[in-house]
Amino acid sequence: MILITGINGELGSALTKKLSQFKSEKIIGFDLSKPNENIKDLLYKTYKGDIRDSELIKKIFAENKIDTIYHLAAILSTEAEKKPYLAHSVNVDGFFNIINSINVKNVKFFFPSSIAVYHLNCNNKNIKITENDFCNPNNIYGCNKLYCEKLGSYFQNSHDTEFNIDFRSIRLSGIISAHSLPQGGTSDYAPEMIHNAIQKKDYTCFVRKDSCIPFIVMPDAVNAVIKLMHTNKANLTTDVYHIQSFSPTVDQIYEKLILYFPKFKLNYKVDKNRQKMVDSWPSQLNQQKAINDWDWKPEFNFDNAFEKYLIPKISEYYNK
Ligand code: AKB
Repeated sequence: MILITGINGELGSALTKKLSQFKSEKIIGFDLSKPNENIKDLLYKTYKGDIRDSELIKKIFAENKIDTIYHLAAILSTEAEKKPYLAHSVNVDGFFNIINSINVKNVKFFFPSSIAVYHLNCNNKNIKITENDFCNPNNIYGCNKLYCEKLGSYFQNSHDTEFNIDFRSIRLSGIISAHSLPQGGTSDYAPEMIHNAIQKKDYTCFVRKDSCIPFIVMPDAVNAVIKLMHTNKANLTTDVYHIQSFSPTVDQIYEKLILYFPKFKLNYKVDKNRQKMVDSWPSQLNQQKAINDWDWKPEFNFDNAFEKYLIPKISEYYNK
């Protein structure tokens, strides 16, 4: 039985849709509110509640034989900066509640970490970094993610615990989905800009035009998570990988959009806190570990992501 927390989030919904196609395992969904219409029929069971509620989390594990977990529930980086104490308790205590409720051996545990764990400055921003470089986050969300990665590895290797886990994590780049918009993140400017342009609306961007971080489109992110979870453990040389598809500047996204929507207007109102985070995140990732260990390869690059996925699917979504 699979448990997915944060089922109504962007990744939660997309992952539910994909995993439900396999039909071999039942999916239990958990979120603060009842499941969205587009996924509710794909779930075997749902629980509504707060990830910080340790009694409820224990009850979910006691009532179901959960052997695979995708723990996605979290507060994203911009929201986390506004409410750091809340972010810590949701992102870290919530993670711990799940770990602490596991009641069978060798549970497979997927944890989405983030490029927010990195902190570069303008002199090294363009280096293709490896997973071991610059792990010194300047934001609470990045700190929470990095610490949970460490907890995951600890409980995987600890001989003192009764139920050690099979922990796997990906530091995801900014995700761009055709079917949803993120909430409370800092990489949100790219999906927001694209969705607005397609709806023929102007957009005011909260970071400078030269800002540049790695992105990935949702189908590639979902495929990567599933691929990592299905790779033989013996092939994995680390618990935590990072991946990306393309690294456009804001201006390059704009240039691409006006090819399709010549009237699209992009304005700027820079938010200094969000800019500071984006400036500290890498532009390029060295993905050699993911390529070597589990044959990672994105289907979409910058050009075909727009041509074959974003423009047609987002247009279809708003014209429904
Ligand atoms: C955010 O902006 O908070 C997330 C992330 C990069 O992890 N999208």
